[in-house]
Amino acid sequence: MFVIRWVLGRIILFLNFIFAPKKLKRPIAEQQKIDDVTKNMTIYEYKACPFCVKVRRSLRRQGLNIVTLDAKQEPHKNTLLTEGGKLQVPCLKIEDEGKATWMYESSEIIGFLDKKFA
Ligand SMILES: N[C@@H](CCC(=O)N[C@@H](CS)C(=O)NCC(=O)O)C(=O)O
Repeated sequence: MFVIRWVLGRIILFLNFIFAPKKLKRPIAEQQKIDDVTKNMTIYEYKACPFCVKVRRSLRRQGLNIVTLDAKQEPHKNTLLTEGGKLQVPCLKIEDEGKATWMYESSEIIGFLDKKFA
């Protein structure tokens, strides 16, 4: 089972690399404004998780620079579990005035970012 998942993961990464979506390019000042907002966001992910790949592709299409953390590694794994509430990726952490919101579900994350930065 582990081997099958590992192989499928490599295939997903390979196809994602070959068919990488075009990154949206904005004027520098406009991108800077968006970067100022997204600097308060973090995505917890696994590199080869299909739902995480879906979110990363959407970030690229939208030209969003959001830091991604590998939730298989500590301390990120423990932070996601204890602060987010469950060990599930992808998860978008949004920090606002010292308060953190943890958004699970790839479709919800993509929909939220699409709406915010469209
Ligand atoms: N419906 C969720 C599914 C996410 C999901 O199943 N993620 C898997 C990784 S591909 C996960 O976090 N599993 C828990 C674990 O590996 O501990 C979404 O669309 O984001």
